[in-house]
Amino acid sequence: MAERPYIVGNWKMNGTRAMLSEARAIDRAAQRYMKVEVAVAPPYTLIHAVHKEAEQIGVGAQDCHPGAEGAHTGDINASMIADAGAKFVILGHSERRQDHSETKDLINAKIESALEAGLRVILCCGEPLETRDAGKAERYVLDQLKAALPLFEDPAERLTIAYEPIWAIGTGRTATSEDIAAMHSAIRALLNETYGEEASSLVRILYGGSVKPDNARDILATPEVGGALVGGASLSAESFLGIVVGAS
Ligand code: G2H
Repeated sequence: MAERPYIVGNWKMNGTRAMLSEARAIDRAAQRYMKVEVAVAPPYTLIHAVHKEAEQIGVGAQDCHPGAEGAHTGDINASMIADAGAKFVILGHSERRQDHSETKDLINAKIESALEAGLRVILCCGEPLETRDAGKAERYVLDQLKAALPLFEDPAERLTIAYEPIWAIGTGRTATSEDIAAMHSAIRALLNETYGEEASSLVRILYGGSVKPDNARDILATPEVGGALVGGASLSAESFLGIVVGAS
């Protein structure tokens, strides 16, 4: 595991103000696990409120529009989420790629706008089941990353990768330690090639996909796993903190 593992809760389209008590509980408990970097990405509507509760944990967003302010009804851009207190944004999540037909060009435009707004980026990648079954998972994931990595001039400061095999998201099915280790090491080799070993070594590669308190310790002990991006299990302080404990 990386020197300081990074555990990020992705609340997805969940949470009303009632969730603020969970955020507060996560924040207060995180103060006892300073060796773990803990963060949550609530929906837009809660970013500012969670930011105001957060003394220890980081707060981020799950997406942003790539443009400047203007006539885009219903959209929120990177400088708006930074103004609300977000320090990072999750981009390229498979649910955005699928549900909103996000292309690599759109994701790259979002990355550029996020970097310009001073945000860190958690860049997601991951293959569908048929690609894995066809033996093409590694090529698919590396191609996703090759399309976006050149945008990061200072990867150590700004970039985290999250590998999330689509077939393991919210399904209760996790990849084996061997699957995870093989993909993370292929991603690390690409980072080394792109940025050099020194800069690459500071970029954490998270695993995401049905991470729970009872599998977190094993997943986080897998070589090249620098933390976890957690969906369903981040919605209660108890289960999310169970994962933080597994990382400590
Ligand atoms: C993968 C993950 C968080 P879950 O999407 O991004 O969600 O832990 O529910 O599989």
